[in-house]
Amino acid sequence: MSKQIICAGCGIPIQTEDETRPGYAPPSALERESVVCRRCFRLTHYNEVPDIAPTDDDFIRLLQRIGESDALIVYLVDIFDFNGSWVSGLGRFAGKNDILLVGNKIDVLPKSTNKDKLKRWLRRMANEYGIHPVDVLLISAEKGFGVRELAERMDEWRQGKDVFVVGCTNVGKSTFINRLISLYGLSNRKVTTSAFPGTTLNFIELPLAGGRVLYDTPGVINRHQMAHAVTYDELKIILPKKEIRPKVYQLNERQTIFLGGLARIDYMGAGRRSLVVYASNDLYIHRTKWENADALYKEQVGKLLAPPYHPEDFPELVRQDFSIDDEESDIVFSGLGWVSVKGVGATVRAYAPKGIHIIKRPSIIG
Ligand SMILES: Nc1nc2c(ncn2[C@@H]2O[C@H](COP(=O)(O)OP(=O)(O)OP(=O)(O)O)[C@@H](O)[C@H]2O)c(=O)[nH]1
Ligand SMILES: [Mg+2]
Repeated sequence: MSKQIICAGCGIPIQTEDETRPGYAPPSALERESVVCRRCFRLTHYNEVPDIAPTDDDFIRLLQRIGESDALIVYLVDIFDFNGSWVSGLGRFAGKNDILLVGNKIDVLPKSTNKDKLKRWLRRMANEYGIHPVDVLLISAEKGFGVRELAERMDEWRQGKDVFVVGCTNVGKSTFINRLISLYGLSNRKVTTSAFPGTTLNFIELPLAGGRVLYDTPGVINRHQMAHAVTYDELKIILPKKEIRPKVYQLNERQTIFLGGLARIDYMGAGRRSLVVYASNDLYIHRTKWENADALYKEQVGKLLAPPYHPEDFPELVRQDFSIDDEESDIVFSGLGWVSVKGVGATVRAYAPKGIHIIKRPSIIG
């Protein structure tokens, strides 16, 4: 039997028989030096939305394989959606392996963000989730910030072992891997990346010094992230592409802020205070009186309050109430952004599409 060919873009085994199944490539593609499946070809050249996504079984396999390995784990989180991109259960599966925690997409945070403070915040949150990383780093895989330093730390911490790059879908694992490919000439071909969650379908092996292996891995799917409630066109609006400009609102009691038509926050009181919205600059933010908010939403969702562009197919907004007892807290809409609320004693009501998480956390940018 001839050796199984693996797609250089997403890691799936290549087959040439069934166009409807994962890994299909036309027979002519096999003549190339490095073979990619049709899905990767289309994702890369036409930005087409893939019809094949990794399954939960893929992650169980992945986590088991990591648990059984003696390797360094480079764990990427999306700094724009820290809580939403957290992989629950990773600590348990990591076993004795060292974890290097990496906050990616640092380019979307305001430039004034204090990086040392942010790293301490990351470490504190990681500890609360039960993970004790050996090191915490911030990078922008897209822009290349901090990548070289991370590569050096990886080399120190791996102590001659293999490296797994893991994390939730869309945190930028493959974008980071491509940076390493360029930096060290690990391959003559880039792996596939896309704005759509679930791009990488299987382990992709790249050679490291000492005969060791660097693995790109399929991301864990967190269904409570906004990316799973929206269409590809909507996703392009809500994913910040550059530095977020925070929007500051001085609110009186009983005022409402809409984040497009995707989420909503009602400031109920007490007193006058500032709320700061951190979301993609392309997302329309609308402020109104609380008394008018329900009627406005009913009338304007999909129009003024958009995305969603097709409200008839969009889940209803579900409410969750919070009281702020810290100096400054963030109300996070997983994958859409967050609203920071200053001052003890505030009461807010937050709304997100059914199934999408809303959480309260200590402010990420204080
Ligand atoms: N702003 C910004 N976007 C990034 C960064 N790194 C990756 N992205 C974007 O995030 C999206 C996902 O990137 P991928 O590298 O495909 O993510 P992944 O973790 O490999 O995703 P899966 O293969 O689905 O698990 C793409 O749209 C990237 O352009 C970054 O540093 N900054
Ligand atoms: Mg990937």
